[in-house]
Amino acid sequence: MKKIKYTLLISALFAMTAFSFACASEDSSEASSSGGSNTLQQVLDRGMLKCGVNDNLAGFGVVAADGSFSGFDIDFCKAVAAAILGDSGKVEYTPTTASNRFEALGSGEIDLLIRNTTWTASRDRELKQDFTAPTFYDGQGMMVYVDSGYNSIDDMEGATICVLQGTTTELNLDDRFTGTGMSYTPLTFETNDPLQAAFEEKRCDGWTTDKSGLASKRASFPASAGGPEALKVLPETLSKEPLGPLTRDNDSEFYDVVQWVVFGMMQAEESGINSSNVSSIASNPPNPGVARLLGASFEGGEVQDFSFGIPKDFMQKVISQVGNYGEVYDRHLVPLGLERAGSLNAMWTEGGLIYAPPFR
Ligand SMILES: N[C@@H](CCC(=O)N[C@@H](CS)C(=O)NCC(=O)O)C(=O)O
Repeated sequence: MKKIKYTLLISALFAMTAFSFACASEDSSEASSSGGSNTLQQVLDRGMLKCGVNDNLAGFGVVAADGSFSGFDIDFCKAVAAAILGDSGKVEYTPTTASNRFEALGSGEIDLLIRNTTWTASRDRELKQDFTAPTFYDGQGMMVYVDSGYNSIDDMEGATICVLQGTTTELNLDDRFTGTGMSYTPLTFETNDPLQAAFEEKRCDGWTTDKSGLASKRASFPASAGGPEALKVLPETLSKEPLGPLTRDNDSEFYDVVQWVVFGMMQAEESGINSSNVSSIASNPPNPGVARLLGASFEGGEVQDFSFGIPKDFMQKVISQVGNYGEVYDRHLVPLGLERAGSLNAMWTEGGLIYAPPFR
C-alpha cells in the first residue's frame, strides 16, 4: 500500500515536471531549461529581481501587514539584488508554496527560488534546477505535545503525522516509518496554516518538517493552544536537509552570481568584514585577499575583475546593505533559538560547514 502511494507520488512529480516545462517553452520567452536562459541580463534589463519566497515561516520568510518581506531567506534575495542592481530594495517577492515553488522557477515566473528548499538529486536532475550553495544545513525533526508521552519516534507506532505536500519531509517520513516496519497515517496539507490548525485540534500526533521550521512554528505557537512550552521537538534527526537558493539549469552567468554572493557573505564573516566596517576596510584593505573580495585596490594596484558581468565592487554593496553571513544569521535565526555555535552552520574555522572557496 505504502509502495503504491510512493510510486504514485513519484509519477505525479514527473507529470508535474513535464507539465511545468511544457509551460516553460510555450508560455515564457524568458526561460527555457533546455536552451538555457540568461537571467542575469534579464534582471539587469528589468532593473528588478524576481525572488520566489516563503511568506509564512517566521525567521526565514514572512510578509508583514504593510506588504514588506523579511527573514533569513529574504536577505539572500536582497543580497543578490544589491550585487546585480546596487540596491537591495529592487526585489519583487512572489510567495510560493512547497508544492508550486519549482513550477514557479521552471516557468520563469521567478528568477530565483529561496524558500527553505532542500538540495536533492531529483530536484537537480529531474526538475532541471540548480542549487547554488547551502545557506543553512538542516535536518528533519518531529514535534509533539509535551504531554503526549512520546520521547522518541520509536514510540510513535500507529501515529498520525501532519506533513506538507511536495516536500522532502513527506518522503523521509515514509522512509523512517515503513523502513523500520512501523505503521503510521500521514495527514497531508498544501500549506502550513491548515496543517497547524489540524495539529492544534490534535487531529495528528506529530508534526514533522525541517528542524528550523519546527523551531519557527514552536516559537510562535499561540498561547491559546498552550504556547511553545506545550511542545517539544524529539531528539532524532531523520535526514539531511541542506537548504539554499536555486536557479534554472543552463543559466550559468546568473547561477555564478548567486553562488558567489552567498560565498562572499561567508568569506566576509571569515575576514571580519561587516556592514559597519566594510567601507573603511574597502578604502584601505589590509591584504590582497580582502581587496579581491571587495573589488578594491590593494596599495594602489589593479582591481581584480572576476568577470561576473556586474560591478567589481558588488560585495561592498552586499555587505553594506545586507551584511555578512553571520549578521544575517544573528538577525533572523538567533531569535528563534537556533544556536549557531557547535552546529553545522558554524564557520568551518569553528568546526562547522560554512566555508567559501577562494576569491582569487
Ligand atoms: N526543506 C523541505 C521542506 C520545505 C517546507 O515546505 N517547509 C515548511 C516548514 S519548514 C514550510 O515552508 N512551510 C510554510 C508553508 O508552506 O506555509 C523541502 O525542501 O521540501
